[in-house]
Amino acid sequence: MNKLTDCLTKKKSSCIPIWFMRQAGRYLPEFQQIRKKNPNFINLCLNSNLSSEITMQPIKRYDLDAAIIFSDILMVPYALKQKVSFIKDEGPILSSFNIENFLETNEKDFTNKLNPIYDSIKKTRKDLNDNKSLISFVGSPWTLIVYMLGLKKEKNILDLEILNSKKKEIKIILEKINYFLTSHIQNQINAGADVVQLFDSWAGLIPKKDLNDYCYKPNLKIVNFCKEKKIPVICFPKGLNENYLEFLKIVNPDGLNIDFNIDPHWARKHLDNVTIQGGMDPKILLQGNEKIFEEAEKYIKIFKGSPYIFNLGHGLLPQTNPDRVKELVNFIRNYE
Ligand code: 1CP
Repeated sequence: MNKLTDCLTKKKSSCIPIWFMRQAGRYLPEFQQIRKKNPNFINLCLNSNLSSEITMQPIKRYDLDAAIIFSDILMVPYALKQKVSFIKDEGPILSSFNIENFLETNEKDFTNKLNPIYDSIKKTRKDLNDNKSLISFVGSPWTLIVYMLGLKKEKNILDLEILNSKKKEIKIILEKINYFLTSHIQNQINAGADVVQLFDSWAGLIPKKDLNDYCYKPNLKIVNFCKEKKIPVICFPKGLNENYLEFLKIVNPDGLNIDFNIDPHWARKHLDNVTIQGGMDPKILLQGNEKIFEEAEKYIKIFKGSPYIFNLGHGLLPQTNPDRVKELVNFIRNYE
């Protein structure tokens, strides 16, 4: 029995699988120890032994129902020959996009650069109990394009001038990137992953008139690929607000991760025939147990009787105390 895949594909609602976005990494002291000795983040993601060890850290601590491979959505631009670096407290910096380099990349070069990730998945699958899932992921095309073309002017604001001046590049990237993303998904599945999560973290920045071209269609293409290959797929189109409904109607994935701005009552009523994942605001975990349990109970009660995966409305924050996460997991497991 596998709780996560049963909940996604058989729509089982009798038990609640638990995992957290960003469960491996920044808030865990055992990760920080490894990170300190490995200043180059890309190289850390390409170190199969260490990335597998980091993937297993939250499983060892909390006995979660799924591990998510320790990697990053920006490994794809890296494999498409863009320089990617991570500056502490500033986030990722990418060298300017070079269309020739992009168009020149073939599948073999791409796969060769990402091979250590597949080795890490193989290793992790061996260390993980059979009843637990191993989640692979990719960034959705739009969210990758935001980084590849530098479309933001501040952390959460799109630069519309740049967006309008880059329409041609966006079209070219959208036409070709699907080929690489589906290849990366297939390689991760071949290595032993059994679920895919698509992160469209910046979907909420897309102007309404472009939602179809930049969000729905590109996610649908990848979801259809996963369905053809019988790989359960969860989408996270963060920030879409009421357009979550249109997203679901068009894209129709097995699972839909709601963000913390979505009213869970609204989701329960309107987002039908899909496994719902997440929703609780990760900031709640910075408060005391009473508040944390109250919020968790709210989500569990609202989604009772329908397939629901416990997770958050975005990733665990760096300042989260791992003990709170442990207590939350115990609370959900002991509920009822
Ligand atoms: O300096 C450090 O130690 C690096 C911090 C870090 C970590 C631990 C980054 C940089 N990425 C990661 C790992 C990571 N990223 C994982 C595996 C860990 C896990 O979830 O267990 C995953 C799934 C991601 C996915 C990811 N990377 C997303 C999608 C999810 C989300 O949070 O919206 C995005 C947008 C990124 C880009 C990224 N990677 C790292 C940073 C600082 C950022 C930028 C985030 C931003 O622009 O706000």
